[in-house]
Amino acid sequence: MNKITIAPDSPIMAKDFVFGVATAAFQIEGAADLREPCIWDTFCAEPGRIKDGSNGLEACDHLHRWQQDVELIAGLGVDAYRLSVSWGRVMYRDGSVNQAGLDFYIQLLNALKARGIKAFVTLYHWDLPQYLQDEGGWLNRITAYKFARYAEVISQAFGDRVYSYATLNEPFCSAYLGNEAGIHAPGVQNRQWGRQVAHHLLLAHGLALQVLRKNAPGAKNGIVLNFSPCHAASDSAADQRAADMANQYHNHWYIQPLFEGRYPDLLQQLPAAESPTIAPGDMEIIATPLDFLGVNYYTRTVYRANSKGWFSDVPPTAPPLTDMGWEIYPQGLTDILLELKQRYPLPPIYITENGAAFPDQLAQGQICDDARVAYYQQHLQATAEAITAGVPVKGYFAWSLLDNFEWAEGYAKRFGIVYVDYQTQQRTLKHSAIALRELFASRR
Ligand code: IFM
Repeated sequence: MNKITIAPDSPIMAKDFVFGVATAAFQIEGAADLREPCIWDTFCAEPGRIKDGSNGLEACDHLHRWQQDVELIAGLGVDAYRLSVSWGRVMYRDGSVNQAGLDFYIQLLNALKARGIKAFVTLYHWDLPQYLQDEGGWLNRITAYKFARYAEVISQAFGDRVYSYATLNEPFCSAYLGNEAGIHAPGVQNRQWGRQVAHHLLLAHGLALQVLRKNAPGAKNGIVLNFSPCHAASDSAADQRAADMANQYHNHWYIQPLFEGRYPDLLQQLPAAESPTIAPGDMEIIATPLDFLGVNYYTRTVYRANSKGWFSDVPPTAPPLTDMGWEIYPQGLTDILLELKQRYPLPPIYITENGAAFPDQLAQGQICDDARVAYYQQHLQATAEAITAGVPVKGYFAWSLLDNFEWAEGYAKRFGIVYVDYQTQQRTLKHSAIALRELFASRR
């Protein structure tokens, strides 16, 4: 069985470096009958949206199996567990609280605390209640204020059980994939909407962060963003410019407002009809100081100039690729961390997601996912290199604890370090889980 080998004096082997595993509510919880429907339920019910025609109604049935899953997490020897809360499980359409839903999370947090596992809670991981989408969703500015109210309810109810709150997970995906490219829920293809949704999400983040500061001053409060270094397909000036535009549009659009209170210069190049409406004071709220920044990293992206004066991505074809078709490019993790350090006054950083899907096979009770073990080895090394170069990375979370509902890809793509048999809901540690467990246990 392959191991993950990291030098004992590596900065990630220090005792105070936080190792964890991550999941998200819609991807694992199931028990859809015990919550309000969300935009992903609606999206899944639309023919052709999800590759395997599946949905999140049962998922990993975590809501009924959470005790067993907490034992699984504890057995890995992690320091932390990153989870998200389903908004529609804790708040009804009329704004009242679903106490049973809240109690589920409180019990889960209590169990984590009892085992000394730090809880990293994300308030929004894409599952907007459908009742809010019916009123315009993130296109409606009011949703940002409703999100702040939701943050109020959660932070009051959870008390000191939470080590860290993230307001949003990957607003790029909610805005761009969901409302501009239309490949995620709610499936809208409209650039103006995408830009406006991005702005309202960031506003929601700033408003909620202020609530968290007030109600959970002892917690580390921040946001989780995804980054993919943007490379040019060629040395041509046009392609170089395309890669720079993509970098502004996909990466810096979400981080620059947080640190500088303004959008990238590319905003000036958007036609007025495609630019977001920004109310006075919004940018100051968005720039509320962070206690930490979560960085999610999977791969790099290559761009070329297109005939519209814009950029198009060039999908990778040469190996090594993951089952998602994403290039395995560990250097990109070091590079993006160094780019962020050079441009912004960074707070502590956590790698809040990193991992890979591979076509795992369960054979004789084992999953020999050597490619995933190698992926973790390379990306942990890349994280250590960034720390050595001065980036304040304080922790690393493997995505994901369990195989789960991979959004528009359904259940066909397996990101877990633990294999899930969806017929029986049986969990089996993959070799990558065993390799990570041994790494965690070997720390100084
Ligand atoms: O599964 C997702 C997760 O929900 C958000 N970040 C990327 C992962 C892999 O696509």
